[in-house]
Amino acid sequence: VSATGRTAADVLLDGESIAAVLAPGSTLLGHDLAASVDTVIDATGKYVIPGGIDAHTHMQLPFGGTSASDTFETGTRAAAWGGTTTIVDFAVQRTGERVQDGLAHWHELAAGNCAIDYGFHQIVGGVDADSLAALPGLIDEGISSFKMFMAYPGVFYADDAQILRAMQVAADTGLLTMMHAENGPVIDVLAEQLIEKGKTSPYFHGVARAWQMEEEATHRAIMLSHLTGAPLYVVHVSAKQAVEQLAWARDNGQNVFGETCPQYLYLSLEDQLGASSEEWGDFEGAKWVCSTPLRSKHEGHQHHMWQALRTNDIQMVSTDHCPFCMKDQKTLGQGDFRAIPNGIGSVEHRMDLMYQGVVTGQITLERWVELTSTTPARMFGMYGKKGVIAPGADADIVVYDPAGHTSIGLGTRPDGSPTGRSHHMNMDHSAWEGYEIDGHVDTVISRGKVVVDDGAYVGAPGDGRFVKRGLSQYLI
Ligand code: DUC
Ligand code: ZN
Ligand code: ZN
Repeated sequence: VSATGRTAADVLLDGESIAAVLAPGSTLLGHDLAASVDTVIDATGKYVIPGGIDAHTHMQLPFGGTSASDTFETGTRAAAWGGTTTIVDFAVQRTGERVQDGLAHWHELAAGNCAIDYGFHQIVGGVDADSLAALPGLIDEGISSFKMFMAYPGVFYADDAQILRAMQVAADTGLLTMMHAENGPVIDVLAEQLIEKGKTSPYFHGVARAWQMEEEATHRAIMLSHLTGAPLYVVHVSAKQAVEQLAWARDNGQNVFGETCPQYLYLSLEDQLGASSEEWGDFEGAKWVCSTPLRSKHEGHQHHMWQALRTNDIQMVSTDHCPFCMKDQKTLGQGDFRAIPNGIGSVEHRMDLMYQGVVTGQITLERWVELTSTTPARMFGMYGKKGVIAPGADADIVVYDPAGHTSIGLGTRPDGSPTGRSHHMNMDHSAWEGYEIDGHVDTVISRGKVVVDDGAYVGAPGDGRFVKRGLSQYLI
């Protein structure tokens, strides 16, 4: 299955690459294909797709006084289990730090530890003369995109003047600007006012992060993109009004793009409000604290988001994988939702969760591949090697069994004991607890090496290499 169609075929791999895609029954130099090769994987009745590309992950991200709980080793292994063969993580320049130093640190964290291939975007956490001067040099490093935050004043935040200057550099160089579009200063006041009224539980995180401030920031980013001519990629879109802004800008001829995440397609603010457990009481809702937040199911965001995936108003689905355990991490925010580290872990489940959209008739099989692999490859300058099953491409391939079944697990309890079903992310809970998936990742091949074989992980840390990316293929 590719983004453009489906066909019955044999795929011939040679070393790390795809050598040929052949009609069934083809011979190789006159010999029967199966007799001419070392290994045959029988994918009869199953889908053979290009490996998933998750272009938005945060392994080991320092955030809210702690760090995301998946290392590059545990997080990429979980990704492999779920049929993802490439991640693009975010190297972080923190305020006061040099961009080059932030990037070098991220290389140290990842090198030799990854189960699958990985690239980096650059987070620019402090836009100043030095960081602006460092941006063009990222291209030679294979980093063709950078992210700014209109949220989180005092942490990663960039104001409009900083965004303008960075976008001017992007327009000149071909770097792709990625934006966290939420009006942070307003959200922080709303959050403070809620806390003053005693509204401290996790649910109020979503109340403070009002959709109006996602719509507004998205619009502002779009207009700055228009003014500067820098293409814009808005990450983790959750509000339908933000989608409408993107659709409006695209109808206006602007080169702007949107990404959403599985949590905005399936989970809602009410799930969080209703959440309660013996273990955590109403702090249970902290499991679903992420930014942008889950939206109310009564406002039609989910329906609109699925529609946008069909109409191409939203082009990609990534996870924003940013896992934190409840124990010692999310619990930092007991009594004050502002101190709950933001993030949901989904890197293992994206391919399965999006396949459910095929099962329920929301998207086609081809669109599934396009949203999860082919467009990410093109958007972030990897297409040809990644995102496609074609001669010369890296042999990153997933055999997906539509007749299989996957129960999404609970992970481990705080005392370390398993909860029965399990996932492989380094988390003591799952935002996806109890999800039953029609479909199953059977075999995962990463650059020619089988790393997941019938549900068993058979790879090793260091199998994954850094991917030097080219410029986005969506530049005009
Ligand atoms: N959103 C999250 O949920 N986590 C990390 C950063 C972000 O923007
Ligand atoms: Zn973000
Ligand atoms: Zn993110």
